[in-house]
This record gives sequence, structure tokens and C-alpha cells, in this order.
Amino acid sequence: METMTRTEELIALENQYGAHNYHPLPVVLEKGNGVHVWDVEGKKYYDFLSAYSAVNQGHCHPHLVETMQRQTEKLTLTSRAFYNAELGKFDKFMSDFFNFDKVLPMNSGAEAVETALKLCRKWGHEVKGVKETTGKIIVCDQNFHGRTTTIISFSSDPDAKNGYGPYTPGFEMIPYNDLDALEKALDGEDVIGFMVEPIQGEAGVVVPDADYIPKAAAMCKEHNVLFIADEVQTGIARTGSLLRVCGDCSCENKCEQQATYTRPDILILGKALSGGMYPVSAVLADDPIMLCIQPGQHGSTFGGNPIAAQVAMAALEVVSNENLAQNARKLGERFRAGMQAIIDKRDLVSLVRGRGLLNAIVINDSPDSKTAWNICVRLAENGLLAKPTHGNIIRFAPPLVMTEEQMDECIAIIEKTLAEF
Ligand code: IF1
Repeated sequence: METMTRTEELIALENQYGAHNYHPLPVVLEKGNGVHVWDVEGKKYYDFLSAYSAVNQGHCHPHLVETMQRQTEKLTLTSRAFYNAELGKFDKFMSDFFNFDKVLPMNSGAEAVETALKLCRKWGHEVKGVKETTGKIIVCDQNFHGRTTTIISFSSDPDAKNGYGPYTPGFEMIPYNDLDALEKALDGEDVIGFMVEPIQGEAGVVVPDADYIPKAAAMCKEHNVLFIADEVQTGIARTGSLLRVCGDCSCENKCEQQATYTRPDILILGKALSGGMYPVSAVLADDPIMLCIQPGQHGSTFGGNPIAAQVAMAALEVVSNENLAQNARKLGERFRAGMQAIIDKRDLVSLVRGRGLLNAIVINDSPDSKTAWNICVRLAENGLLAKPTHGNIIRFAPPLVMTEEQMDECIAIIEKTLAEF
């Protein structure tokens, strides 16, 4: 038998002993720093996925590593049966940073989405007075909000949903970026909430019309329906503003003062809230909503633990101190201009879209073709990691700590790679 490379060995191990719930690109990573990752053969790559926008602050950011190490040696977990010395500081920090009365900490994005849905239901029944058996939350076609049984109950992706029934009732699906459909749904009986991604990530970075989010929120308000923004992927500076509901505003804070800001009733954050160090997610809302949940009615062993509290504060400090929203906006414009120049010259790519550093290109081939996958394999060989979505779409989402020179080098790698097809 021929000897295997370390890469082949490690892939075989995962294959044999791990569940087959993913189909990764054939690279095995073992080190990361800033915008770069290294595989087990020592090959260096630009990371254009950032763990699905969880490492906006760059891999192993020194401030986050230092914060996590310090807290790990002091106290890691108490559960919420007792107070811990870091959680109150985190709560105040989050409340000030995002301008909501209160925060509820969880771990994964899906848990935060579940928390928002439960909060919305409690409010709907106890405050709005809708019967518990009939309350309805509106969601959008092509959404991605996570993988729990309830969340996949309103997924339109057959892979995510099929075979996992029976499904949780109480959701109504409408087309995305369609205010008429929303108006009609809001006129229905017993609607308590509307949950939406301000840009649809998994759907292939679908950017709605500029007035969609503000108008949708205003319509919800008119109908006494909670507007719930899932910013798990779009938040924390990814799209060139602190939150996507800030619109195209690159201030780091106090978004209320910006004309473009849409204030959600419930805001959901995850992923880059910890800079990829550790799972930290959170739901923010004001008192009349958040206080609908009382002791014993919701929680998590790890949610709000001291490491999470410290790491999240440090992760947001990096976003502010290093002006990551402004950098994402500036580099995003540079990236899309670079892609547009390629599109103008060649037929292989039909369009580029996105905001800040959450972008995608659409490959001019059928969604069933292997072209986008093959391009990603070749991109990896040329030193840049990205992943296809929906067959013919490639998502590009590097860490936000990139420099202009690095971005130019990456655009050159993508151009060179596309020229090979
Ligand atoms: C996977 C996509 C990205 C999310 C939004 C909640 C969650 C996610 C808007 C849940 C998670 C992930 C999970 C990841 C793939 C990924 C993804 F392609 F599926 F859509 F990022 F683009 N809300 N998104 O995007 O957060 O529970 O995972 O922490 O492998 O499933 P989580």
C-alpha cells in the first residue's frame, strides 16, 4: 500500500470515525493567524470563509487569546445557579454597545434564534394576548437560522429539513424582499413576530432592496408584531456597519442617531460575538419584551459563563479599536470592483453581490454543475480558501482585519484561478 500523506490520513480518520454530516474541501487546517490559515503540510492560505463569519477579528487575535487565557486560569464555569463576577459586566457592556435594555446570553447561533422565538411567543401570548395555540411567526423563503428541530421546521432547504419531521407548527413562510407578501401576512390572524436575515447568507448572499428592512420593521410596528433581526452572520461589522440593520452607516456605535438605522424589537447575535474563540451568542431586547421570561423559564448551562463574557467583550473591543466596520466597507468596495473587472472581461462569472466583506459571485453554469466546486478546489491550490453554496455560487468572506495590499493579492489569485477555467 502506498503511504498516505498527513492530509489523507486525517481525512480518512474523520471519514471513518466521524458522522458524515459535512463534505469539506480536502484541506486539513492546523494553524491560523489573522487572515491566514496553514494546513498540515505547511501550505499557507488566505481564509475567505472566516468560519462562516465567526472570525471577523482574524484567527487567534492576540487580545482575544490573552483574554481567554487569563480568564481560563481564573474561573471558567459556575452555571447560572450562582452569580459570576464577569456576567454583569458583559450585560452592561452589551446593553451600552447595542442600545437595548437587556441581553440574554446563549452559546450557538441556533440557540439564540430559539431564544428569540420563545421570547416572541411569550410576549405574543402574555402581552399581545394571542392564544398559545394560534400564535404565528412569519419567516422568509430560503432562510437559514440554524439546525434545531424547530428551526428546520420552517426551512425551505430539503437537505436541512427532510426526514426530520414531525415539524413544529406556528410559522408562516413568505417570499424574501417582498413587502406586499409581508403586508398580506401581517393582516392575517394572530401574527406575533416576523424574523428575517437582513442579508440572506446561505441563500447565496441575497441583498434585499434598500427600503426592505426599514419598511418591514415599520409595518410590523403598525401591526403590533415583533420585528426580529437574525444578525448572527451579518452582524459584528461583517457587512460594513456594526449591524446590517444600521444600513450603510459605518459608525461603530450609537446607531440610533443614524438616519439609516432600523431598530429591531429583538436582535440575535452569534458567531463573531466571540471572534471565533468560543461559542457565544446573545439575544437583545428592551424590558417589556425581555422580562416576559422569568426565572426557570429558559436557560443554558454554559450561557453567560465567565470565559464567554470576557471573550465577547474583548471581541467587540477589537471591532471598535481596529475600525473593522470601516475596513470591511472599504475592502468590500475594492473586492466587488475587482470582481466586476473580471466579469466585464469574461463570461465565466455572471455577477458579484454583497455588502462589506460578505460577498458572493455567481458562476455562469447550472447549479447542478461541479464548476463552482472545482473552482474552489483550484482556488485552494492557489492559496485561497472559499466554499461554494447552492451549486454555482461562491461566497467570499475573509476576516475583516485584511489590508488593501492583501486584498489586491487575493483578487489577483481569484483572477488567475478563474482564467484557468
Ligand atoms: C453550518 C450557512 C453560513 C446563520 C444565521 C443562525 C445561524 C447561522 C443567519 C446558526 C449559521 C451557518 C452554520 C454553518 C453554515 C452556516 C452558514 F451557509 F449555512 F448559511 F454562515 F452562511 N442564523 N450559519 O447563518 O448559527 O448554530 O451554527 O452557531 O455548518 O451549519 P450556529
